[in-house]
Amino acid sequence: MPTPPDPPGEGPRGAPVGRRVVLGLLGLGAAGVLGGRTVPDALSRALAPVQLHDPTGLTSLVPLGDAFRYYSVTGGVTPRDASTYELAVTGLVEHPTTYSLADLRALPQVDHTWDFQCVTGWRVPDVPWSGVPLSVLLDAAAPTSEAVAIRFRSFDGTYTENMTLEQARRSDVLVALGMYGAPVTHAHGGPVRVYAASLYGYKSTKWLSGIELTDTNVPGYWERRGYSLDGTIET
Ligand SMILES: Nc1nc2c(c(=O)[nH]1)N[C@H]1C(S)=C(S)[C@@H](COP(=O)(O)O)O[C@H]1N2
Ligand SMILES: [Mo]
Repeated sequence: MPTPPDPPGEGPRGAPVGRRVVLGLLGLGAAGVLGGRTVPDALSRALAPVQLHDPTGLTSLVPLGDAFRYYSVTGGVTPRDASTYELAVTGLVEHPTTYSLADLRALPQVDHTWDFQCVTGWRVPDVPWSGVPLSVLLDAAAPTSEAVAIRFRSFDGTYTENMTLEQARRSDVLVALGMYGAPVTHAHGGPVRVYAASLYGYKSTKWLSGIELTDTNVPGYWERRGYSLDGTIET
């Protein structure tokens, strides 16, 4: 199997190690990996430093297959749960709103199975996602006529992303609460992350904390480092 190219920019701090590699290194074997794609939250958390810094250098030696790579542009991210999580919808809206996790869970959820694709080349087919269509939150907030784009923020304190309002209203953009039939794990950006099926993975902000309506499409973290402002997956 070909080795994915080094991520241009996701490498230096984010050099990802596949779950299989990490579990192998910890002597945990591959059974849990092959049996399902999810890793218990506590384990993911424990593994995060290993994944972030890739002290093994094995990333380039081991085929990673169809697995997710865990990315974070920051070091450890303090987990949030139902008692600490908040999502603020702000900016150019008639009705700024703050949602708790319970608020988001109480909204009608949609389920879709869609691929996940990183701009660096790896791709995970057929991921079952669940969550609230972003358009539902946008409708509730009622963007003003000046609003043309969105700025997403993460509670990692660093990551931002952007999307046009038109992109954000598409039915394949979710405020995702679930993956693989379980709550989105901390490692995957839970309790709440963005998922946008037609856009590269970098548009899918993990640890989502803010949705700000803006009058320009402000480049996010990776857009400022050279990734496409638009982010549409090229097939
Ligand atoms: N907060 C935050 N969100 C993020 C990133 C990140 O580093 N920090 N990386 C992005 C990139 S480049 C990809 S490919 C996906 C990876 O998601 P995963 O870690 O669940 O595999 O998250 C995206 N969202
Ligand atoms: Mo990515």
